[in-house]
Amino acid sequence: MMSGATSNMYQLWQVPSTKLLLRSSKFSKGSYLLPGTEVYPTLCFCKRIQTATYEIVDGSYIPATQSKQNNKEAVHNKEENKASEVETVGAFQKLPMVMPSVDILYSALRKAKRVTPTKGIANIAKRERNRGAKQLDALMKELAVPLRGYMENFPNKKYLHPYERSLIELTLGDGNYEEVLRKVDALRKKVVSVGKEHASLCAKSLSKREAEERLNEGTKNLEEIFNREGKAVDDLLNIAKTLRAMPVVDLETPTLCLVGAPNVGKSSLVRILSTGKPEVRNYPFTTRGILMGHIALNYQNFQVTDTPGILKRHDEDRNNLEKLTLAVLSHLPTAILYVHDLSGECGTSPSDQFVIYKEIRERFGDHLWLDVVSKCDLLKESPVIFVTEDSDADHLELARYRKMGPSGAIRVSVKSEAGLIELKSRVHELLASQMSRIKSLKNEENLVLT
Ligand SMILES: Nc1nc2c(ncn2[C@@H]2O[C@H](COP(=O)(O)OP(=O)(O)O)[C@@H](O)[C@H]2O)c(=O)[nH]1
Ligand SMILES: [Mg+2]
Repeated sequence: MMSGATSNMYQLWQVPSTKLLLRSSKFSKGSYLLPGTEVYPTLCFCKRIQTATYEIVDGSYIPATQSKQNNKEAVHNKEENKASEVETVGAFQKLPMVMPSVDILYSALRKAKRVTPTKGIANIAKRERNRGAKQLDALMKELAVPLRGYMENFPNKKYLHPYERSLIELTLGDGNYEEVLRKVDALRKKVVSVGKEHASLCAKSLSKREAEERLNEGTKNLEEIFNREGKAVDDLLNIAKTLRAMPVVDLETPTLCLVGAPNVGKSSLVRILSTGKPEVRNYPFTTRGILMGHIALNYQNFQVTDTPGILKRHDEDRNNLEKLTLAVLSHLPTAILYVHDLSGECGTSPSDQFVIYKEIRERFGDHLWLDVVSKCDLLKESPVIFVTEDSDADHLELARYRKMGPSGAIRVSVKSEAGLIELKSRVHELLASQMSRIKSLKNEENLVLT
């Protein structure tokens, strides 16, 4: 049975998706840069963090014990590094291809049928029971081996980068990823134990006929189990498809993230700031496009993106789009361009925007930050604040915000083009600082390693 969340997941898969622009080479390089993460010296910087796994211990990340798979990957990456072009993708892009359960079953049945008895057995009964046992054993293995491969190659959620972990939860629903993997493993175990049991029964047959019957019975039993529980494999296939299609965020490239309430003008500003045409990208849980642009500056490439708007409400009430914004800010090393619309045009009042702003500022104040008041063509020129004698500090702050936004905010208009030159130069400064931050973090990590 599918849980409610799983069926939602299915509905989401059926949403006709806008063409995803995900595999462009621009997005394929890079890695997660986490403060306090240790990285493997053998891997080049842009690969290593994505292939490393982390465990949270007292709030800091440490690499998980390297599994066989990680070692394999390290070797693989080393080989790849020899080539000049390193294709880097996130954990989701490394997910194995999953075969539909019917394909696994039919291919296993076909292969098992072709298995012949050991040569040189003259006795018919002995030969048939040998054939039956071998065919059942082969069928069991053909069914179990792909499943074991999936179990080994789908990453444990707790070792994923926290951003990817959030994406899994937002996309598939809390706990569904683990649940599907658990079911696939349960199916594998059942196939192995039932397969072995029937193979050994068959090996004990006393006549040709009995051996044939036991072979048929065992085959039928395994087939039934697979038909009944193979849905877990198909669920896993869909999960892999969904996750693989997820936008890849390049973490080595400094990213400017536009934040603010809905309709304040974030996407309009991404378009202005981008050199070239920004791309619309989707996360599987939304059909709403997220703009992803690039800024070229001094031979350096930067990313600029809008996040879905944040509303004034408690975290428990936030929808997935708002949660995505918070996940981006929490887990990715982005510089923030916070957009304020004081014109009253966006649908969120300046007072509400002020409340959201204060909260976000408090939570993510450690990010590099720039405040922008948008749509200034709709605002009166040179704002004047009237402050009455009895105003308290909070009142004064709000009054000031309603007129001019947070202190230091620059006023811009996409329409009249006011402030855009200053905005661009400030953004460039911000991104240059972000680049230095990333570099110094990288150096710190290298120091830790040596
Ligand atoms: N008058 C005016 N309207 C703007 C300006 N910037 C954006 N808008 C309008 O505000 C609305 C929301 O803009 P959008 O960029 O989609 O906002 P987002 O939801 O924050 O991404 C659109 O109708 C834009 O045309 C501006 O500078 N002046
Ligand atoms: Mg937008």
